[in-house]
Amino acid sequence: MKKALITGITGQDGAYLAEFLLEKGYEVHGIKRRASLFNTDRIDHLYQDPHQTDRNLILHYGDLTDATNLIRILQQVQPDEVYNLAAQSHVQVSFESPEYTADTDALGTLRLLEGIRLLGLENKTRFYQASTSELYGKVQETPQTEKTPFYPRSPYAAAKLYAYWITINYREAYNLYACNGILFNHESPLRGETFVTRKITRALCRIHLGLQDCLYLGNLNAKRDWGHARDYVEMQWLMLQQEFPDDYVIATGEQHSVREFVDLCAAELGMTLQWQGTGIDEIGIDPATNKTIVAIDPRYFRPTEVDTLLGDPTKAHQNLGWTPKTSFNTLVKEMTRHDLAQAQKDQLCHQAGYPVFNHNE
Ligand code: NDP
Ligand code: GDR
Repeated sequence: MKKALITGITGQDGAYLAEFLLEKGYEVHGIKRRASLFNTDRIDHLYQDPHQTDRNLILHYGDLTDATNLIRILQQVQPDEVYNLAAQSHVQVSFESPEYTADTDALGTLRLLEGIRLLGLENKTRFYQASTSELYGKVQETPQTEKTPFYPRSPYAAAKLYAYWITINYREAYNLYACNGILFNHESPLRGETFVTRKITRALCRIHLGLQDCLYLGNLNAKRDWGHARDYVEMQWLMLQQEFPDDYVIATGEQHSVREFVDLCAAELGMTLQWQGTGIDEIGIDPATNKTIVAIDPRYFRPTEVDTLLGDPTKAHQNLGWTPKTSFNTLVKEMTRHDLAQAQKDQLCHQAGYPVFNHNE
């Protein structure tokens, strides 16, 4: 039985990847952070009681900022594959916590690689690094391929640039089987609630049911290449199953704006938004009620924005036989339906007199 170690197992990708690897028959180990509340919501359906003896999902407390603890876990698990998914992954938050972001996203990657080397696991352990389309930042060519020059535009992207290169350096210096997946945005019903797609689907569903008044957004014109997380974790695994390690762009090759995402989600709920005004005064009105349900809040503008990203996944298609399965429309539909069901639960609580809170972040 192969053993995999997933950092960031409690995150969106970690949850999908853990499920995928368990189905493949792996013994899956995951690193979770100590928190004051239970933080395993996304993997609770996979959870196994620690008192059970024949577990194939085992969680370890740890943190990417703590090298000794990472080395201890690596030594204990002796993994065949390490998937480094843990990160302070929010671009806007990285402007507020740049040092912590660098410590986790850049040095955390180094700590894991060095741990593998110190323990003499270079010939056993394969390493996947969660690299990102944010590396392209202020884009130098469109669409972006594995050869497109990088131009990071945030502390997050700069930290991930270090992680990208240190992964390649360990591959070249120590012959470690290490790969970068340069993944473009991927979403799902498990997406964190403050990323723009999930923020939109949650808020519009709640507005639709009268639980919230307005959705506040930043740059409506930002364009992204959005895929489904379920499709993308399969690629993370595939990259580690090849004869030689390499780096791959994972994307759909299709681009949409934040505004289009809003429009499609609204349409899924039976609304056709009317956009009025320009710049920070732009609003989206629901003609059925004449209420403003989308407005701009400049707090969501970033000091340096990534305006447009579009990936070219040809290499992954040719070398790994991969194509994304989920279309943009299906993705938006799936997320909207999921969040409508969540909002309906909250509506029931509200009607029964229980307090219901909005997190309008
Ligand atoms: P999430 O934000 O959903 O998950 C991040 C995970 O990292 C969580 O489990 C989080 O723990 C954990 N984590 C954060 N900081 C630390 C730390 N210091 N030590 C240990 N664990 C930590 O991200 P995604 O699942 O969306 O993304 C996975 C990876 O892929 C990330 O590295 C991200 O930067 C990268 N990426 C994501 C893309 C996307 O579109 N989703 C695209 C390209 C790259 P907790 O649950 O406790 O917060
Ligand atoms: P991104 O995702 O920065 O691409 O990083 P996010 O969903 O946060 O932003 C996408 C675009 O939408 C614009 N935007 C808003 N964003 C947020 N979060 N909130 C808003 O209210 C809002 N309004 C407009 C943003 O300005 C941006 O242009 C994600 C993360 O998962 C990273 O970890 C990953 O590396 C990249 O995708 C690829």
